[in-house]
Amino acid sequence: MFSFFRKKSRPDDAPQTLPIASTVADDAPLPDPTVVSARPNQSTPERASWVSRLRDGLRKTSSNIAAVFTGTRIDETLYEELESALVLADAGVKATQQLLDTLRQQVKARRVSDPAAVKALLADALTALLLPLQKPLSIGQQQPTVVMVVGVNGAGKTTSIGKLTRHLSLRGASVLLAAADTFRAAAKEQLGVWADRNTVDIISQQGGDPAAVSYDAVTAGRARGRDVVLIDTAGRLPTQLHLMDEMKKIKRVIAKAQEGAPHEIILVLDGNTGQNALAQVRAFDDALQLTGLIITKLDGTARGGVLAAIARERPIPVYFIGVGEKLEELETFNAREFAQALLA
Ligand SMILES: Nc1nc2c(ncn2[C@@H]2O[C@H](COP(=O)(O)OP(=O)(O)OP(=O)(O)O)[C@@H](O)[C@H]2O)c(=O)[nH]1
Ligand SMILES: [Mg+2]
Repeated sequence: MFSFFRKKSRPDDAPQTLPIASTVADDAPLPDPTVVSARPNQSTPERASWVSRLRDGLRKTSSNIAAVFTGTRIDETLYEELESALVLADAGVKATQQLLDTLRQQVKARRVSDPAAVKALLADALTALLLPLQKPLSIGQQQPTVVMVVGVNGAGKTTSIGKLTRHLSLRGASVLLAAADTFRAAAKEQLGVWADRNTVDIISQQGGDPAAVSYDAVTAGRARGRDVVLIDTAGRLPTQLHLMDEMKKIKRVIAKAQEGAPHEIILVLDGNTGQNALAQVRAFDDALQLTGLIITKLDGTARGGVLAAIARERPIPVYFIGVGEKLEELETFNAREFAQALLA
């Protein structure tokens, strides 16, 4: 689920706070200013193809879990096998335990005797566990909404920014990109390619300091009346303390360019990182107070259970999930849909 607004021109006076509609039909005319709120189960061809890629990506986990329920009896062996399958899927010990406890309780309360019915109960329990992660990225309360994107090297930050730019543009928001990865040689050019594909502006500097580029970009975003400024930062490990400090500095300097900014700090996580993903979430959250996550590469060999671990340990909203390198391969997270893909 997510919400974006479509803004028409409005006077340059005080920023407006926009209500967040939760149910707007796909083809409904948009009031002005408007929050465009996508339904969790949009039936667009793009969404359908994205869901099918997600299912394919999680196939290994789903078939492991499915194998648990092929027997005829609900006994300790079933619970033990399920425990192993969930831990193997990166769900972590605590989330796995929570799911198993709920399941045992439900099986008893509902007097279930068919293993297939247990699987349906597991889908419900997993959906409930993941539900706190399903929260919209809301654009429109500030102008611009400043979004800082962080993460370890190669997680998919720049690619996700490219896809997110398209996503936002399609919903009527104007976007400005900031090339604040001044560390890696070709980073600026890489972001520039995404800017071109989306025909949006990019702010960059020759050499330059990441905090200075970010400051410039927010200032430009304000001057040009952009709805969103997306700031691409260099990859870093939480153990590289000086680089973690640099990131905190970027955040502080952004606040000087616009009070209250950055409004969103999104950690991009490679879905294949396994249990280390949780350590990344904790470290970046402790340093920056994250507002959201994007999980990438759930099209490959990802096991997918890490979302359950995140939900249990550090429930930060998952705004988007990436299932490929193409522009359209980023979609909003829906707990039920994800649980179903993991247990397909
Ligand atoms: N299969 C797949 N590949 C992805 C996805 N997202 C990103 N990638 C690929 O992952 C690689 C790294 O992506 P980048 O966007 O450059 O990652 P980054 O976090 O910006 O990397 P640094 O700036 O070097 O830290 C590229 O080859 C992308 O095409 C995804 O959802 N699925
Ligand atoms: Mg990058």
